[in-house]
Amino acid sequence: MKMTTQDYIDREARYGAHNYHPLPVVLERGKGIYVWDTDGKRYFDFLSAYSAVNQGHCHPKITAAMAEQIEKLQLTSRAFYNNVLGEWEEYVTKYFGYDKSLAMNSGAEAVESAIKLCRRWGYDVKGIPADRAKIVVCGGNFHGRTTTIVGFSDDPASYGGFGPFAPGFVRIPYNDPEALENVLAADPDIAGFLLEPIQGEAGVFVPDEGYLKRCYAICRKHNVLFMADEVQTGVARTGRMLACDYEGVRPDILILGKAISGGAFPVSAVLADDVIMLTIKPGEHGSTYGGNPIAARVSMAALQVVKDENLAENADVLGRIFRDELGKIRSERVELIRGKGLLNAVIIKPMGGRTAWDVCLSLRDNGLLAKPTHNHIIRFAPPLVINEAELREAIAIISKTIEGFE
Ligand code: IF1
Repeated sequence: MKMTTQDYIDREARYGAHNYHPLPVVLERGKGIYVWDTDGKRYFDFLSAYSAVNQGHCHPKITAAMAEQIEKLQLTSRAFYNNVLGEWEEYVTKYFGYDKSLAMNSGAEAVESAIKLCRRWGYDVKGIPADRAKIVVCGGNFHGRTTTIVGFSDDPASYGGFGPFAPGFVRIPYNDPEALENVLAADPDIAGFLLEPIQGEAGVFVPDEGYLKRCYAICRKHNVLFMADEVQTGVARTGRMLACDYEGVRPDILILGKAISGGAFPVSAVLADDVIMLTIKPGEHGSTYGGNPIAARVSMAALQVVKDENLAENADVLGRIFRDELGKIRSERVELIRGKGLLNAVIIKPMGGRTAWDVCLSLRDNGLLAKPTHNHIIRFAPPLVINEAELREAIAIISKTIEGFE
């Protein structure tokens, strides 16, 4: 007998950990900007797996690269060389303009790797006394789910009940360069400043223009590493290859994940110059799957698609149309539209006990998938391969849905 949507949901509830509360839709197929549920209904995907699927679902070039490699060699570990990793390392370092790259798997692992690199640089190069290095982070941050990372989050849903946590982090308000200046001026043991150029989980919070540039200058002045977590904002999502490109800032440590593999395979990366990257020596860091040949092939194909299909420019142009058009929605429920490129959020005023979650259910019924954060924010992030006609069709669905909530 054919399983119903509810059957799939019940099975997960019965056998899976309850660490998520997904929107009730069960997907079984994806192509480009669309996904299909188990009943064959088609949806616009306006989440793109949290910006991992920038190149669109099942991109033929990425799929082909993966299929070819998967038949040949899948995993060697880093105990031996494989013939693809070096090609990827050369490709990504030239692509983003750094001396060296470090391949990991998840975004959180890349952030952890950056933290280790930063501390090691702090001791070996900056000369911070042993075990005293600190890293400055921002209020409202989201950098992943490891114990160290959730330990410096200020969101109780992330850290609550998971302590004790690693010391060595100082949290300052986001979008406040003065707070950064004050803390760096007062403490010579600070090795780095870690931030998202646009805060994702905080609801696509875009800092004031000039913030990144000012922070970078403050870090320079105090000999502190500027570390950008571009796991979500990177790889063309915000209308530039990196969100930091908007302000001409080149992070000392660049953290990438998600879309560097186009959603086909978990791949993450840390990029830095030799003076930082070479502070970690053989045997001091690693990962069984990190830098495996499938990951390397998939990631090169995914990054090439971003260039070949001009996805950054497309995100820039269509992002403006998206914000302009959503600004025209005639509804008191829409409080604010913000974002850059095709990373946008609408702040919804909860009315009559109905929240962003209810709007997302209604969007689903109307053929578009998006996910709420924080009760009153809906993030809209379609695959960057979307064209203007398709975007306008999706905008019509969003407008009609929100206006229907009056
Ligand atoms: C989940 C949010 C998005 C990230 C940044 C590192 C990571 C992420 C800036 C870790 C991950 C995710 C993970 C996902 C929800 C999600 C998310 F809502 F929490 F904020 F995308 F918007 N740095 N972001 O955004 O990467 O280890 O997951 O590969 O379900 O936790 P990861």
